[in-house]
Amino acid sequence: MSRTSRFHPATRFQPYAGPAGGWGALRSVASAWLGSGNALKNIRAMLKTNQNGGFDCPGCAWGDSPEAGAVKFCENGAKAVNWEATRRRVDAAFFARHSVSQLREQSDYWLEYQGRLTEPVRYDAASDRYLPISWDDAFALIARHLNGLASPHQAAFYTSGRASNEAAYLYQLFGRSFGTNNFPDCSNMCHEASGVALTESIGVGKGTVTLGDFDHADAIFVLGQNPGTNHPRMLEPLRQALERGAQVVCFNPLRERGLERFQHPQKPIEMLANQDAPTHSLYLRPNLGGDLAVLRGIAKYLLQWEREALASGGPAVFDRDFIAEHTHAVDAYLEAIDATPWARIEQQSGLDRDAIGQAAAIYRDAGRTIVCWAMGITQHHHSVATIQEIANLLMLRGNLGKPGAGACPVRGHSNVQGDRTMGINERPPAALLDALERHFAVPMPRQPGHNTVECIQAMLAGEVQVFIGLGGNFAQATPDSPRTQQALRNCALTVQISTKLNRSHLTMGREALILPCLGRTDIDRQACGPQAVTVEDSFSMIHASRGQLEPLSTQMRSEPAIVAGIAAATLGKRPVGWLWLVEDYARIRELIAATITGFAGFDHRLHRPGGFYLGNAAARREWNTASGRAEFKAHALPADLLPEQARRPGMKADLILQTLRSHDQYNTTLYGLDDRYRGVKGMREVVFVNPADIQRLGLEAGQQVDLVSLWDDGIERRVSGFTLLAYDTPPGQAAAYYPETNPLVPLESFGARSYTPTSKSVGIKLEPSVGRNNQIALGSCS
Ligand SMILES: Nc1nc2c(c(=O)[nH]1)N[C@H]1C(S)=C(S)[C@@H](COP(=O)(O)OP(=O)(O)OC[C@H]3O[C@@H](n4cnc5c(=O)[nH]c(N)nc54)[C@H](O)[C@@H]3O)O[C@H]1N2
Ligand SMILES: Nc1nc2c(c(=O)[nH]1)N[C@H]1C(S)=C(S)[C@@H](COP(=O)(O)OP(=O)(O)OC[C@H]3O[C@@H](n4cnc5c(=O)[nH]c(N)nc54)[C@H](O)[C@@H]3O)O[C@H]1N2
Ligand SMILES: [Mo]
Repeated sequence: MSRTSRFHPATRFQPYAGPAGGWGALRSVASAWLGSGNALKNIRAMLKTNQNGGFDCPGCAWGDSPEAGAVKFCENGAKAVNWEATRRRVDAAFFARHSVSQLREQSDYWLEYQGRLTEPVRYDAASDRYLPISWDDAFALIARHLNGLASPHQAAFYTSGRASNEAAYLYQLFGRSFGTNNFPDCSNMCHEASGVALTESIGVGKGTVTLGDFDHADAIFVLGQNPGTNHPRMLEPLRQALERGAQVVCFNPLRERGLERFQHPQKPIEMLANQDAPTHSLYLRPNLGGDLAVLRGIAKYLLQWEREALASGGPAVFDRDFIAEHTHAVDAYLEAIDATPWARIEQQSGLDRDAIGQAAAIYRDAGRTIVCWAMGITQHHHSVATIQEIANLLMLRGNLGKPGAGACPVRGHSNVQGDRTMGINERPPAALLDALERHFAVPMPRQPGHNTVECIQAMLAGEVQVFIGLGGNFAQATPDSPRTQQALRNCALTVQISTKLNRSHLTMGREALILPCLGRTDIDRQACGPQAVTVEDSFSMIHASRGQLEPLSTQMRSEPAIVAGIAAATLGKRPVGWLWLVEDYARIRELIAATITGFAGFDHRLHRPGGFYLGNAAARREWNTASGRAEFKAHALPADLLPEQARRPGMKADLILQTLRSHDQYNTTLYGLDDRYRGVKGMREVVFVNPADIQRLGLEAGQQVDLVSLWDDGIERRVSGFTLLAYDTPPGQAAAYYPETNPLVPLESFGARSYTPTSKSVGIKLEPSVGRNNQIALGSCS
């Protein structure tokens, strides 16, 4: 069977006219229920999503209101739950039927669709198959490899952001007790720039707002984010804000449906009356990577108006008291504003100064403003500078540490923020290591470890030999796919702790294990009874999650139990009795309470309805920065939006490409092949390009093209046979889906100081695909 033949319905592309949400969302939820093969059970389970006593949605990291009873899941949360809670199983019989070479021929969609991994398996090279292995033998094999390494730094411990706090805490304690800080994680590819930027600017690497702040904001700015697909529960607060007279300003090169109009699929009256409401008051469409210039333009207006106010004695535009009392280095920042000419701002942002002036006026007139952002801001070369410019703007008007105002990096994976809090960090703060050393009386490694990019480089160089993945799909989610996959193959041992089959299981080291784990929805029984785990959302709320469904197999183990099993086999009881700990997760929470700031009385506080707020020093106007104040950071605009390697003479890019998510996917997990709000049905190998660019390049909509990325290192990076779609994107700016386009993102193309692959900024050329020039009949979304 070919990789695509079974799941390739007729291709189609028609504009989508409806609002986000609405009947389309309901239909999609119903089909996810039916498709799970577990409809009735899953409907009952869904009603427990994000409820007290239920489980945390394995979808995004948006927060939940604490009130009981309300429905707290969205279309894409329902898809995530049904995808996990399927009846289909990938067991020994499945692996006996399919060799690894055969499985490699299948699409990513097909692989995950086969069902839940239900028993531990080990790769057997002779038969090219995964064969069953006992848990004890699997743990012993890992221990043998780890203990045979010349240095603990030859091991890397990857984490994806679904791991619970309990699992993540044990994992980092194990890795560090073993001797390394090699903790690459999905956050390195995601909100790393937010952490780096905010830590320097305001002393905490997290957002400063809570969900309740959205009820008090006069303006909400949304930059580089597509909440209609990726954080659907955010649309309701946006709409409510508009209804009470607040302003919502969106910055996005694409006209994303969810940022335009929304119909609440859980409000029957609204659905029956077919009412929907806008989700923005102003929508600006900058170039990819143009946000720093836009924000600088806003700052330029504010400075001009503040000077006029000073001259005329009119009301202040800046929060002068806040600046004087709480901030550092404003003068250098104001100089940087003056030094940035309007012509550069307009050229780099793609917006004229009047359009930027409209956003600036809204910001000036709002007493309280929240700024939200996601991957459109964090996955560029200069993301740290852009996020520090957001912080600068917030500081100019005292929008930190007051209700209804603040910074809101909207996180991705449901517990990615918690995993960092628990110490999944390749550059851990000294205070964490000190606390662990004090409590466990063993030395902790002080040498910084590898982030995701460095880990791939180290595997390519043969320096990392054992790779363990606690969730995720390292082979597909990372940049430069062929090189990353080579990196995994270079390892002596790769271990994937997973719920579903994916390409990382088929891109293995010389030895390989797949260890099947319980997911969020599964009941987790340990020696002392059913266990709850905990997670932290984007708003620093910690709450419990209790699985509701009977696991598909008694052979699956919880993530904490798997980590403890590996640790006990490798380290014995050093520095804790690992197996004893996982008999009752309250024992793990006691260790967290003793060693992680803010978790005193953890197990007890957990039982409050809705969980508890971890607190945020910047939200209290306490600044844990070098100067002890919130710091203005003065950055120049980048010389060019593409770095030198991508714009050498003779190598000029046709377009800048962003790689993004469709409506039917969760990162590398594909629930289907449609992208409803962008009008795409049944296809993913497409590239969205402005019609004027298509004409300029002498191409035609519907044609098959190759995308070739430009990077001056002699490696050819190409993906072939993509359908060219004429789409309403600003000239010069293209878009295509991740992970199909990850082979185009060079490993060395990462953000300054964040090391985040520049997934939203890839210089490309388009070439007609050889031998594939048959035109596809399409509608048009331009
Ligand atoms: N259903 C679903 N939910 C998810 C996920 C999922 O895959 N599916 N993934 C989860 C994860 S891990 C994450 S990190 C989040 C991701 O959430 P998002 O950040 O919303 O995800 P992307 O699809 O990458 O969308 C990026 C958006 O930014 C815009 N953009 C791109 N470049 C720029 C730019 O330079 N400037 C501006 N202003 N806009 C730009 C794009 O047009 C697009 O609308 O969602 C989380 N939630
Ligand atoms: N080009 C490009 N690349 C990107 C991005 C982009 O926008 N463009 N986005 C980046 C971002 S923001 C992120 S966060 C990363 C995501 O990177 P990852 O987190 O590594 O990838 P996922 O696709 O979320 O991982 C899916 C796999 O996780 C496993 N899984 C699911 N649930 C569980 C669970 O509960 N426990 C365990 N142990 N395993 C589970 C399943 O086996 C599934 O196949 O990708 C990054 N890569
Ligand atoms: Mo993410």
